[in-house]
Amino acid sequence: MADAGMLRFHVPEPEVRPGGTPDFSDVTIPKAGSVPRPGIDVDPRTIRDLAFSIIRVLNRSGEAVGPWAGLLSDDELLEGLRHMMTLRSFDARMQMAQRQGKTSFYMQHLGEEAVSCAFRKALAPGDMNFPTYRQAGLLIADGYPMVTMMNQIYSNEADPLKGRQLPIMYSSKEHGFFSISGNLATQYIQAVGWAMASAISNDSKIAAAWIGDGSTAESDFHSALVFASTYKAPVVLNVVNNQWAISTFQGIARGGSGTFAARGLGFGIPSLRVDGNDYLAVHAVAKWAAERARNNLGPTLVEYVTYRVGAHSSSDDPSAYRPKAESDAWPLGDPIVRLKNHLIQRGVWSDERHTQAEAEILETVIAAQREAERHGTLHAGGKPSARDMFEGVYAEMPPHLRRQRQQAGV
Ligand SMILES: Cc1ncc(C[n+]2csc(CCOP(=O)(O)OP(=O)(O)O)c2C)c(N)n1
Ligand SMILES: [Mg+2]
Repeated sequence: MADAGMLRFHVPEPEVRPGGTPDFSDVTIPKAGSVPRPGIDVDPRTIRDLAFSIIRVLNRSGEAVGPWAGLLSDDELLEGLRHMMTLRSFDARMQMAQRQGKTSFYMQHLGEEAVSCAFRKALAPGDMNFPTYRQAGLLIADGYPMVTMMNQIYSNEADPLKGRQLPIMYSSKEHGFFSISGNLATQYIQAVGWAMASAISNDSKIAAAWIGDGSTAESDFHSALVFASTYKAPVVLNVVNNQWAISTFQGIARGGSGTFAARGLGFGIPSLRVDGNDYLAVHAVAKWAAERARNNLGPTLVEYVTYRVGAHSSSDDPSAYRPKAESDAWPLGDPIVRLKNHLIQRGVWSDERHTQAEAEILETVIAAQREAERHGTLHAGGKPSARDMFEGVYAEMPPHLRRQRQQAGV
């Protein structure tokens, strides 16, 4: 009461700043296998705890334990490992290509590979993702050609989007990857609308919405939840909590809600938190949520707890706002190392095979890069025609665009 009359403005601050010792002691991590697995038709009011816990399958010894384990065969897990390793290798090469001036911009997935790679395997052909820029694993895990991704990154003559999108903003209807919008959170309303349309037309395809922790502060996120909840839209609502927006830590967008998953509770949406660095857990939870959507049980909100190890983008320097070694202190480990250890523990993988696979994957990525570069890079070789700027938006080109095209002489 002593302060009555004197108001104080509150700005949340991260625990540590550059120069400090990384500290994740506030991240409570339950034991692997300890969180129950309810039936998909569960009454959301009875699983509120799941929005505050973390579903984990892989324990510290690399074993898969508990009710969310046992869904994937060794071959499927080996394939998943390969997808994550491919994404990491692809990222490293493309980040380098950006530094070499072959593209203007790149965004990596370092540390978050399990989220998009494992999620893709829970969907069926025809389902549609509405991704952000950090889910290229959806394409890699679905067999989309790396060369085509690189052509897009280079905005070269073979770029399927003809230089009209920012590098890394891919689009593929066939691979269930809706064109990325740079305006964050628009993915949420689009995904919910698409899911509603699918149900209205009695189709069987479901949608997946994607958003980062920071972007949940946008009003689109909240509007999407209203529609998803009211109309029981067949959609999986994914929130990738990698602890950071750009330089803004997750406590800003999260506010006082404790977790991002808790946001769903006010809408009566079943909301789960999952270890985003555990391939098996991500896949199991994604599958649970996808089955709910497919069985007319409505939306599920899933928060993937992970850590953005790399810079936000090729234009960012995280040493300005977080301790350099913070990623080493991240308590959920590295998704590739964890799946690798699990497969070694099962006797189907080894350190030698891993090293060999790394080399093979790098060769494949380099071969794809060579092929893409034959079609040009940002400042060299083939480019999309300037005429393409005017095409592909309107069925019939409006007069002002026709005039501009004439003025441009293309
Ligand atoms: C509507 C909108 N506001 C701001 C931006 C600029 N911006 C691009 S990425 C980003 C941070 C997003 O952080 P988060 O949602 O946590 O996703 P992450 O990059 O961590 O995957 C911001 C602010 C944008 N692209 N769109
Ligand atoms: Mg983030």
